[in-house]
Amino acid sequence: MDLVSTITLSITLSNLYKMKLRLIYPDLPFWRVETSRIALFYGGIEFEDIRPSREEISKMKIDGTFPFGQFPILQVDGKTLAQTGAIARFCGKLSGLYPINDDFAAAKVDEVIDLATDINKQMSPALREKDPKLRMELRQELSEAILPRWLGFLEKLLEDNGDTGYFVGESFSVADLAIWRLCGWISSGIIDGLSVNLLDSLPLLNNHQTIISNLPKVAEWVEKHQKV
Ligand SMILES: N[C@@H](CCC(=O)N[C@@H](CS)C(=O)NCC(=O)O)C(=O)O
Repeated sequence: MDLVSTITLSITLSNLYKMKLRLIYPDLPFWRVETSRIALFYGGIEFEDIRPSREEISKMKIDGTFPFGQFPILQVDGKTLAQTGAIARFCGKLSGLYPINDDFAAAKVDEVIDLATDINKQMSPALREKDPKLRMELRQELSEAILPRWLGFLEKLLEDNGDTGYFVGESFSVADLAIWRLCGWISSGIIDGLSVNLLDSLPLLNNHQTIISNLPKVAEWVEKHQKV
């Protein structure tokens, strides 16, 4: 068999074989899972979008469903994959939203997803604080100092990538989905005490939100599923 026939045959076989994908996270559009949900939807990849209740999550924590006690997880033909970044990369590859022939571009996508994780970590103390007065103080510090600095890093990445509208190169990737959803959450007003105007002074990031929201498949997903 010549090379072209071999490649054609393997593409045909891989199209015939469908992985069974089960993505598990509560019924929330949080960036950690929404990045992968939308990537799969965008790529037309079939998956079970499993949204367990609080009680079901508690049971899953005990029965070992979550290998590190955390979610999201993705089950692939019965095997479990944990960690937001790993899941997003995997789903991105399946969906054509992750660079496969350019190692540097792939690393830049990873960089953005890791930055989303860091920004999320920066926010955690102010989100989790139980004392109401201290919580508001921490959220004020988030609004006035911490987030302007970290969101500024995102603005700079967009600037460095030139006038493409995306975070990496000239095409839409899972990096764009991760930041779009993270920033959508941050500026939604759902987090009491956090300014809703944090993106106003960041024109490229603000514009990026609009670009991603207007992608037809993203808009279709939001229309079907999204709360805040
Ligand atoms: N390193 C993990 C962290 C995931 C994480 O912190 N998930 C939160 C939900 S967003 C969680 O599982 N928290 C434990 C809990 O709520 O009990 C990842 O990157 O996916």
